[in-house]
Amino acid sequence: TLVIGNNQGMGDIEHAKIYDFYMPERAIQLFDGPAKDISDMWRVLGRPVKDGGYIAGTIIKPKLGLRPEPFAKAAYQFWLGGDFIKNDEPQGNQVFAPMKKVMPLVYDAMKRAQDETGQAKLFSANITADDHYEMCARADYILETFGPDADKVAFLVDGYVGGPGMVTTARRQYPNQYLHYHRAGHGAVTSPSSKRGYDAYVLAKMSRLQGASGIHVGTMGYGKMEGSADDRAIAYVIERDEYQGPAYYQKWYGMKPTTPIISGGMNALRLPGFFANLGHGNVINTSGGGSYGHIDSPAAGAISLRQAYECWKAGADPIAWAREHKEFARAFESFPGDADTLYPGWREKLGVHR
Ligand code: CAP
Ligand code: MG
Repeated sequence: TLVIGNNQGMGDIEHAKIYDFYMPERAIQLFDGPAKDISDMWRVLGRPVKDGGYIAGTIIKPKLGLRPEPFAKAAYQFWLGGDFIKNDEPQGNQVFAPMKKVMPLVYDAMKRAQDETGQAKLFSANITADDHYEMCARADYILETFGPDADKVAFLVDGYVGGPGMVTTARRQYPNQYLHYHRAGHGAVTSPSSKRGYDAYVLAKMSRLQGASGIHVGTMGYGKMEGSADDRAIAYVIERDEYQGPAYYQKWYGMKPTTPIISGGMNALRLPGFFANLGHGNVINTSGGGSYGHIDSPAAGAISLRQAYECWKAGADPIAWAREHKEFARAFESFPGDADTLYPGWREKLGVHR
């Protein structure tokens, strides 16, 4: 309240932006921290709870306008190849897609995809509402709808429109759900071009205190959002138990980690470089256009993402990998602009002459 409000608004302050803050041990103890973390998602997916690896996700696109049936169809098509789907920020409860109609259809799609693939699927439902009673009513309805599969549901709360109080309310009311913090508001508040307020590193630290299980941390210059390679610091400070930030050495004293969620203009071609920069793949990545924009199908898009992760893990050359992995190869043709930039000469090397 004080540091981002009153102080930064003083008449003699031209620009003041918080780039780090320090929490002593006793202050850490006063906050909730996350109830669930990425290890819970790995467990549901049947993976090791330590270093369970990359979670391939998407965001249903187009972000506005889909009615309930095409929405659920889009979910089903992605789940045939991928793990995790989130609502987009405007997809909560719209007149053309009321939540009460959408959710049963999405659950039906989840069950069908699970039957078909033999794998667990995850859904992050946007429960952001105009007041927290309404948010909880939506959350309750969703848990009831997904019934025995409610552990596969995360709750997405918009931490800008809803605010920290909404995030902490969700944390306390639904400690069994993974809490997905959507940082809508990045453009206005935390972006590098904004001259006041606080940056994404500070927001990420605050979100861990508030109890977010995961938060968007941008794409470190590899996607469409502003950012640079050094933004890995934002991921490190929320996933580790201690970290040297730009100003302070922060210890978390065992507070659960917050997952870095990588989102915004990502696709399979951009991922190998992204992982090389971050140094690990224990993240949730949501690629909306990167999945639905794949020329073969959303499932192929999802598979191409996983193949990109495996390419990086194997330390392989992406072009050589593409020769042996069809969906990854077809990502080159799906996103030719990116392919030209990142892998010059790819057409000749892959024998694509269209
Ligand atoms: C991405 C996205 C996400 C942004 C949020 C969008 O879609 O759904 O909300 O990533 O930004 O609406 O732009 P694409 P951030 O995958 O199709 O780009 O993660 O930086 O908060
Ligand atoms: Mg979005």
